[in-house]
Amino acid sequence: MSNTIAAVATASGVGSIAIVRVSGADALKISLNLLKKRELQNRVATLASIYDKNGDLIDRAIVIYFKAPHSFTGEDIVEFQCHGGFVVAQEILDALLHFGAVLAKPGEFTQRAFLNGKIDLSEAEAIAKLIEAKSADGAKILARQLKGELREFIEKTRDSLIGLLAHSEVMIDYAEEDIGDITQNLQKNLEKTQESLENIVKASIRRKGLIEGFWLAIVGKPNVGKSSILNKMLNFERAIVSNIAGTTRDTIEEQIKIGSHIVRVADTAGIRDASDVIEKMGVERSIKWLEESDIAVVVFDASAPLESEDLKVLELIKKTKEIKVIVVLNKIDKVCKIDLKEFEGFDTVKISAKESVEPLIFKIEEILNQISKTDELMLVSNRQIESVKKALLEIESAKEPLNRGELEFFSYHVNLAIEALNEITRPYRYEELLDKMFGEFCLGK
Ligand SMILES: Nc1nc2c(ncn2[C@@H]2O[C@H](COP(=O)(O)OP(=O)(O)O)[C@@H](O)[C@H]2O)c(=O)[nH]1
Ligand SMILES: [Mg+2]
Repeated sequence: MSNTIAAVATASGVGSIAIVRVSGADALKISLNLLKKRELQNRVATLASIYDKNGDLIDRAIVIYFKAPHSFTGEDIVEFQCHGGFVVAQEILDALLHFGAVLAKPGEFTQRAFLNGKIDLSEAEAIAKLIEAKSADGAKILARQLKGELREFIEKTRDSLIGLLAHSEVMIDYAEEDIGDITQNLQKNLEKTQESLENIVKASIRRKGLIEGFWLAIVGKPNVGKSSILNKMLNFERAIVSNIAGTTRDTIEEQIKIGSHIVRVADTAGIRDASDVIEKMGVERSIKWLEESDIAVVVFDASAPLESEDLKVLELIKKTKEIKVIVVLNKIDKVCKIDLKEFEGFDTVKISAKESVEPLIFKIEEILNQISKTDELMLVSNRQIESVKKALLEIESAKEPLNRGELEFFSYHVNLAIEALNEITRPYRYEELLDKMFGEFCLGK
């Protein structure tokens, strides 16, 4: 039998109300001590006087009792909706602990909800992320996941894999000549599953920024105006601007809001063959940033012909397939000397960072809106993405044996794929996973 836990569920600080929750078999009994009452009606909001552990009145508040199993955790819960600020909620918590509750660990309420079968792991994760979501669009995606859409998708995929296993077992009873057709059919269905899983991974990586905020890197060779662009985007002189190549040697990172999106912008060291050790490290960081960002703003000086360093930058961005690239032709206040042919096929924006970066901001917003507009289902954590990738590897490994009619190997790999998918919603071995995942929750959730 697990103990009864309590915590303040709302953020601390001055606010109009705060919520204290207590969950467990003794939740009601413990809470009644604070109310000096004999009972609480199930699911009725009751205005009550609240007393601290010494029996002194500390607040008049709304108290609601949720009788098990119809509560968030599936256990008896009592919720105190008291006045906010730094004192009252803490006093209520103190009293609850005094009368026998123990302080909840971070995420312990949600963990109990999972263990009692009220939610699956994908829903628990949606709760954790929803609290930290960086955009309204991200919150909407999570709300859908909370409703169980991802669970449904995973269950559907798993069912079709189980269907394939069942079919392959039947094949043993068939005559040689019929097996070819069945194999082909299985192969087709396996590929369909593979494709839908690949699509969800791609969409999830592309749209991760909706939940965590997008990463944007400003890259280019030295002196093209990267730091000037960052400063203009921020509206203050954050980075040092000079005509000395190699001025920015470290990455400068700032967070800004573009439209309804949170974007982390990094001004990077100019990419060139640096001789200085520190600058060299800076250049390596720039390349890493470029590879890991969602959007790369790649800057060229339009007032000068392309140089070998520019070509090196172009080379780099042609290699980065997953990243949205915006080519910025800067310094258009001067005479244009750059060959535009090199940029065919790229989204291109012409600006003068001396004057305005509005066209660039506009372009970024357009791209971010595009990413958020689509209605695709997505995986919301690296854990989920890794599980689907693992399933995809197993599906790939199942193809060959199927072709060769080695059904045992086929079903071995399909089973592993199913197991990997299970990890998203209902893992078999989950204790370690739970501690890690719920440990990242905030207190009181
Ligand atoms: N004429 C003109 N000069 C610019 C423009 N943007 C930047 N510069 C100048 O180009 C030089 C290098 O700028 P900076 O922002 O430090 O480039 P970074 O090395 O890419 O970060 C500085 O002297 C800037 O004043 C622009 O749009 N027009
Ligand atoms: Mg710079």
